[in-house]
Amino acid sequence: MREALAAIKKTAAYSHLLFCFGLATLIFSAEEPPLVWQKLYDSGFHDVAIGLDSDNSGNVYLTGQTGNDFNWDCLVIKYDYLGQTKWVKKYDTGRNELGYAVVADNQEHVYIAGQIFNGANWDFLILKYNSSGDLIWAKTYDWGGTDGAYAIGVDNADNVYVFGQAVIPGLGLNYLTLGLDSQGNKRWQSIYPKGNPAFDSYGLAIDGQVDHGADVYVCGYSGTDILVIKYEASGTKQWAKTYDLGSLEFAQGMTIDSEHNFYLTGMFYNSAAAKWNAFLMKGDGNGIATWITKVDSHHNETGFDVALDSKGAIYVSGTANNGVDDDMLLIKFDPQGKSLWRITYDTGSQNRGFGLTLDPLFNVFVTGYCLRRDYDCLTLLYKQIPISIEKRPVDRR
Ligand SMILES: [Ca+2]
Ligand SMILES: [Ca+2]
Ligand SMILES: [Ca+2]
Ligand SMILES: [Ca+2]
Repeated sequence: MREALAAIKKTAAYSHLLFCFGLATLIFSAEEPPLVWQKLYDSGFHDVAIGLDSDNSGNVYLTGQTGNDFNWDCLVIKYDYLGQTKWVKKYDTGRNELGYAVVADNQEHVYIAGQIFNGANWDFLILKYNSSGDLIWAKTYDWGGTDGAYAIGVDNADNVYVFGQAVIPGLGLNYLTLGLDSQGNKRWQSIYPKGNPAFDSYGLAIDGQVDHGADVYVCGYSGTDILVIKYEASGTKQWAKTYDLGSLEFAQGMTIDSEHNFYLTGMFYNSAAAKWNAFLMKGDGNGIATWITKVDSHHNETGFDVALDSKGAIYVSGTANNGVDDDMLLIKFDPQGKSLWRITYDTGSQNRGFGLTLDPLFNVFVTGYCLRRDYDCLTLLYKQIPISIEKRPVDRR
């Protein structure tokens, strides 16, 4: 997110802070998974990982941003399940390019949503790579003002869906959902008023288990409430609904289960604690809220991404403040939204947790960044206790 870049600029002066690994804190005692590996990426400049996804072979893909104030590039890294680097790609046209979200398909193709500066303003940037890391196509879309693509999904017919914001002439700032064909060409676009422009809040999930091909869910906020919009793959809007937790809320990450329910995470303003805290919400395919869990904390916490395992357990990644600085946060919930365990990962400096994905064995991967000499990407693998895999949920964000 852009807040990551803002954080870099704010705190880059603290580059001499000491660094050490392994201070994972286990707050709930039952069934926390062991940390198997942690992987750093440092180009020598700032490196921030935001989006994360995995494929059916257990490879993991991250995207984010690498560079400095003179030249940012869109970063894409592929790791295998052992944490070995398969390839690293920087997309650089000589201007600034930023990656925010990634999705992989069953052919190990990988799609990136981000932003590119055109010399006058920012545009949507959408990239497709093959399994070897060769760029298949790159597309930009420009509505004339500040435009950015922050979430992405792909359906079983290789159609690509992107969610972001665009400044539309005559209409101002809007959420913009884009349906693309397998070559990245525009099939349809749909706008929805974004309201307050101050906050970045974007999620997208594909339900591929419907008769008409796919449904596309996007989430964000509207006014002071959570916003969810459901489209068919053709671009026909089925519904748009808002949900109120009683204060100001933003949805940041989304996934769908095999029964067409959606799961959202994000943050809400906890007025009793005067802090931002994380929430988790379940809704059905008609947009009816099933339950909402608020994760109250006396420190600031945010939920950023969400994923499911075959037992219906729900995992949320994000960032938790420890009273001194921020740590990566991972929480597991049961299918009713009850918290089972919670892990924070602290390198002793500033950390942020963003993307989350589960591999075919439901091992849990979280990515984000840590501060050492400068900012570096940090990806963690927590090994799942073996469970049946006959019913893998749809998780194609
Ligand atoms: Ca670095
Ligand atoms: Ca660049
Ligand atoms: Ca633009
Ligand atoms: Ca920390």
